[in-house]
Amino acid sequence: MSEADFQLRADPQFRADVLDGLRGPRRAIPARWFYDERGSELFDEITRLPEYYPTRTETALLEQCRGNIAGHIKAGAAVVEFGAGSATKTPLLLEAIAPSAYVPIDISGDYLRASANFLQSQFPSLNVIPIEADFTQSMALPSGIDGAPRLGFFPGSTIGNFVPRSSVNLLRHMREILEEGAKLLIGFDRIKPVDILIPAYDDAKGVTAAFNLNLLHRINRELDGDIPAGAFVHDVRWNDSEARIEMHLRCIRDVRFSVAGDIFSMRDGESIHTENSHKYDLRSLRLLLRAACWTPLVDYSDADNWFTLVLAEAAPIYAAP
Ligand code: AVJ
Repeated sequence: MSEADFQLRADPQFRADVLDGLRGPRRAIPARWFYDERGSELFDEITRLPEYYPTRTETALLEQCRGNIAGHIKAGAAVVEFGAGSATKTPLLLEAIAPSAYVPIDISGDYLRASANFLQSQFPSLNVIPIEADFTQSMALPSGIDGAPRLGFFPGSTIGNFVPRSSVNLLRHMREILEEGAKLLIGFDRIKPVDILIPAYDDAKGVTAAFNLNLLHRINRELDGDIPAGAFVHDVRWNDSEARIEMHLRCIRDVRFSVAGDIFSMRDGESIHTENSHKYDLRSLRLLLRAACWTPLVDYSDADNWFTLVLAEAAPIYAAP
């Protein structure tokens, strides 16, 4: 492939994040770049692994509490999902709420359209309005849902990918998009024993390792890189003071490689930080919501307290200190 070809194909934000992220000494690449086509397939496989409890736990929880959730939602609501809908969780919610419209927002147009088509086929009379946008940036909701009560939906503990400062920014931003009086149904993964947490991110079949290493293959492919993926291993750590699982790609020998024409070198034992997955207790997740002007109304947890769904309301901003 010629230089011009890869320049055309590469997402400029991906290129900037990778080049900035690889310039040491604390190398880090945002987790959102895991999800190319192969990465999305691998993530799908992760959600079905015996060790990966979050998807299974949240889905069962939603199934159980959705009737109660529906009791808090006004008739004719518009459900706004941050991220393309999941083929299992989203139908569970839509069935219970019977909303007037469903608005999934995602940056990946192909994935968004496929998921919107699937949901439209499941709910033929529902007004499905997919929006291809980056919901971390400013954006407007479609006029088709003007006047409808809004319910934001942010499942999967995706919020856990963000450090506290960014997660508060994101939650505040969602509040701005949805506006005062809106509700938000959001999933949080809970703090639990490390011997449960680590295997969930370091499974016996090596699917999560492949998911992590796929980032290097994506860089090589899309940014004309020559990173020797064989010199890196999947490394999972529990960071107790930050209450998060971290994934890293650790070098097992000294390496030199180039990406988009830039040269990088890493020493044996150095690593690239590729993901944070924060875990919460009830108090910390409520504080996070309140910090972003969301008032927690009800929360639902499974019997083991492994996962929590919170229904929150966009509170008016009072001048209280
Ligand atoms: C999609 C961010 C919720 O943190 O558990 C799964 C991603 N990474 N295995 C998570 C993930 C490795 C997942 N989230």
